Amino acid sequence: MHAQVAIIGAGPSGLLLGQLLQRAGISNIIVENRSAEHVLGRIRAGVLEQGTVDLLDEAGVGARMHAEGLPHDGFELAFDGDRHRIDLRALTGGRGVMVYGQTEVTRDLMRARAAAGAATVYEAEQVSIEGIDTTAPCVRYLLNGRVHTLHCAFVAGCDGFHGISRQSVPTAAIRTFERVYPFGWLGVLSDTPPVSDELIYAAHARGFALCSMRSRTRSRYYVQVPLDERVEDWSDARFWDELRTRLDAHAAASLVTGMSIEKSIAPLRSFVAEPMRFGRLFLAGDAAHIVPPTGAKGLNLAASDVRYLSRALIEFHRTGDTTELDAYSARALRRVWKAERFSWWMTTLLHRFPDAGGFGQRIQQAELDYLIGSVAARTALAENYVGLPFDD
Ligand code: FAS
Ligand code: PHB
Repeated sequence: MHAQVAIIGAGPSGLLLGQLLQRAGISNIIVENRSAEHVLGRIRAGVLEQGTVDLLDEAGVGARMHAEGLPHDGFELAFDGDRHRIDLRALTGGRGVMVYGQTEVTRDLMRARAAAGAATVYEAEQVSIEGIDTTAPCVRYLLNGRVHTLHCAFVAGCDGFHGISRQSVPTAAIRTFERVYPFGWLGVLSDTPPVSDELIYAAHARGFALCSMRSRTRSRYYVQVPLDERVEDWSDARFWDELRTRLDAHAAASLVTGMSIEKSIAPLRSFVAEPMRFGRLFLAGDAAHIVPPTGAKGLNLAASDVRYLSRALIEFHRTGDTTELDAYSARALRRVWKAERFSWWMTTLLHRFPDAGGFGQRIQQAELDYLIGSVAARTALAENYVGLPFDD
């Protein structure tokens, strides 16, 4: 088999890159080690920056997002029993975010890829990459007991944090930076109406909580839990009680509870691998970086990488010029690190750290008080939350 670009991973990064390349006439094949159903079954991000919305429109997959997604103009911070609105549109000169689940983004991209007749190999086993330091790399995989070789000009490693792309780079060629947080997020999805029209980020002595949504009839909630918590120890009733405890009185009284249709605990980490390019291998999305979900940046950073990488591959395909490809890693990392900073800052602002001590808790309180009392501080928060500009 041959394609100009071999993409490893059929999550949002791989599918979005494949769609943009397909529309530019660049042949690509995606190799995914799970089934399409498994990929769609993952419950993850829920908030899209305007830049991500624009890129999905550019990829021709924005119709259902605009029809079913929820444009949001702000969100609320809850602490000390009160709620304080962050007016994104007023603070950023008219920008907001779109609430539309990653599952639906993935579904829209899968449908578009199938309609375009582009190839995705699901349930591939023993995927490996060879020759990234040559001009003729290849991806090998096992399917139905037979080894297949996909010859290509470039490999896009879109296979997430646990994928093989980053692992296939010689350790001497890559540098990683990591911070693991001493807690996780217990998330619940329920077919109940959201407690509020906008997201509520709550900082409480018992820990962080987040009230989000997928639609006007489907809610997504999270509470911070210690790292050693097990999801089987959390009944729905226990979850709802804990969430209520961490919300202000009005939200607690308004909360509509119901049966969870998904419940899971996700660890929180900040992680960056540098560089994001190794010869003919380019990393994008979670394969290269991870952020704590507090700032709603994970999926949006993946889209940001794909925006830069797709433009660079299209430029090379059309002109043979490698300038954009050579600039990819540094350009993507500049935006990655700013999103890492914001996600780290928002996580330290809103979560309870076991080792914070009295001084740390007072600093956190002062940060929150300063934030709600300063237009400058709220503007800084808002411009990061809606997404910083791309440096084209
Ligand atoms: P993904 O991990 O989504 O996709 C990688 C794909 O590669 C997967 O389909 C995987 O099966 C495949 N793959 C892996 N190894 C392979 C191999 N060897 N061969 C072939 N294929 C392979 N972001 C937010 O903005 N908000 C959130 O609330 C949020 N919650 C999250 C919760 C969890 C539990 C996790 C893990 C992430 C969360 N994220 C969140 C971040 C998440 O949305 C990612 O940023 C997003 O999935 C990134 O997309 P990809 O880069 O495509 O990686
Ligand atoms: C979500 O809806 O899953 C979500 C929203 C905002 C975040 C994190 C997760 O910051």
